[in-house]
Amino acid sequence: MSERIEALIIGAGFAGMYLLHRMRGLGIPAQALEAGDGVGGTWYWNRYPGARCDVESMQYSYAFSEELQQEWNWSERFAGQPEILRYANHVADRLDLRRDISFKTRATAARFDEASEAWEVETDTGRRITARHLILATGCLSSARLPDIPGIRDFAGKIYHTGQWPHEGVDFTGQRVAVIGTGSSAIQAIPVIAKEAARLTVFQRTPNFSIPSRNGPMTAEYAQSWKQDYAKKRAAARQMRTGILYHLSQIPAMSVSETERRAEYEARWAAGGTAFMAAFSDLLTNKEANDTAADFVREKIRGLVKNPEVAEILAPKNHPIGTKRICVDTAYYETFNLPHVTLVDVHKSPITRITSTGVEAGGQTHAVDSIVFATGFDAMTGTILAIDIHGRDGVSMRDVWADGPRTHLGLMVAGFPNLFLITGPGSPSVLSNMIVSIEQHVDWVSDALAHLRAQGLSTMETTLTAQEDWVAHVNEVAHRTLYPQANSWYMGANIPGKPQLFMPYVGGVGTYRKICEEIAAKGYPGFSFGAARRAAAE
Ligand code: N01
Repeated sequence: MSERIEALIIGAGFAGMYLLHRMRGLGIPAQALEAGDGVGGTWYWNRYPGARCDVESMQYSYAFSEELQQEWNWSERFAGQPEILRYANHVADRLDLRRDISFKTRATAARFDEASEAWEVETDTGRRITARHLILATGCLSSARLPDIPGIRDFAGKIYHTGQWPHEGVDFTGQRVAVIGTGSSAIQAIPVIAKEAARLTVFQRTPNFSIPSRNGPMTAEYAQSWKQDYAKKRAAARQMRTGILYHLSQIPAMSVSETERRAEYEARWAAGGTAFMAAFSDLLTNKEANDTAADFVREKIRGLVKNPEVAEILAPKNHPIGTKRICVDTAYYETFNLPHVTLVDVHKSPITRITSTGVEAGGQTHAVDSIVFATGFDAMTGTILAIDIHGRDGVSMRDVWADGPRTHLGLMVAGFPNLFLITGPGSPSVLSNMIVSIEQHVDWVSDALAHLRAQGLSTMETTLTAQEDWVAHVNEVAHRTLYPQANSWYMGANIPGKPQLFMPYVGGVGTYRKICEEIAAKGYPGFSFGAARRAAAE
């Protein structure tokens, strides 16, 4: 027997929680399904040592409620995972969200029924739910990926993935530990694991650029400088390229002298954080400009790492800086100066297999007690396609996206009526402050549902033409930048066999918001609507 609900939300991370709140405000009966046994999404799963947000705490929080943003106090400039998860739980309590969330319940399939104009959703608990609207708040980095290295099952020690970390934590004291991968997660975890482990061996295939975070305790003055002016600051952040308020230079890098450029890089390096990439206006569009920033960071790495051979392996040379997600760290490079930390260049000597005792690379077995896979995610599409979704005429989302994701605005897919994506491919999503982009999408979808109600309409879907135009625009804008030059997860390059195309929209949060707002204001051109059949029959 199928339960009925008007709006079914998949996921109770920051997107799912805000959606529930908005649906209640609109009087739309809604429920959320959540695979975990708590709220928080990415911050629920990614409990690895050192996990921390690289957007400043004062900006990485909901802006929709003045009470919430005034009453919560952050303890650090960049909040760690436990504190962000506490914040998510605080919001869930404060807004009494849990009563409409089914935890430990994963959506496995969804089929659009043309006759009833509703989605029939199946779950791994056997529950079946019929919903007029299906909203995928499934996150962009929620399908953790173990690489296909032979022998993983033979390993006699413990295996961990940073994206599915045990809730009780892991004590590495006295252990020989391997970390495979050197992306954002590894770069945060490695210095913390190194403090506990007896030996740490890091297996790096591709080095990444990392900027020091300069994290520290939150000061009352800094917190107050935001709180006294939150509305204005949040409004300004929404117009920024990344949805983060920081000084974005309008000056091209090559228009100033080398001395001035260096001074700017030094100042940003000293200040810490991702704002380094905003030092000049063209770092992501002009290779010559980008090279100056990349050279600067490579020089810093060579200065921080005492062994010149190790420094050279850590200094990225195969992609422009920023075209893979820039990392932010606390003493990452310095960790390689510790006598018990070893770097293995698996680009030169690939990992051939995992044996019962360790990791085999370049003909040598590195004996370890535990292996930490910091090997990332099937990003942006993995979690959506893990649900067997069928739209009009039984068409499968997996087939429609066989050559890569196609969406209109990252919000809807042609042929899938009343199915909305939050921060889907084709929207700024992972290139932005996720909470800013989540709030914008949730508000847009909520307004769309309010429009349907007000107009007595039952279905909304994007037209194929509007979708294809948007896909072309997303591609065109991406190719005006240096981003496609990197084999990044933005391109799907980390998953063998995944179609390679640039998935997020690089046009910027402010520009994108304006496009979405204009579409809504003009009555949703590019979308088609169906009149409520029941209403028509009555
Ligand atoms: O994953 P990744 P992540 N053999 O895909 C390597 C966000 N995030 O979890 O580049 C050897 O970036 C792989 O090597 P290569 C953020 O958006 C944010 O670290 O494919 N190595 C790479 O080094 C981030 O970008 C925060 O050659 C293998 C690593 O594993 C995103 O999450 C913190 C391999 C994977 O790096 C994902 O980051 C953490 C193999 N077979 C994460 N397979 C903050 O807010 C993969 N690798 C700070």
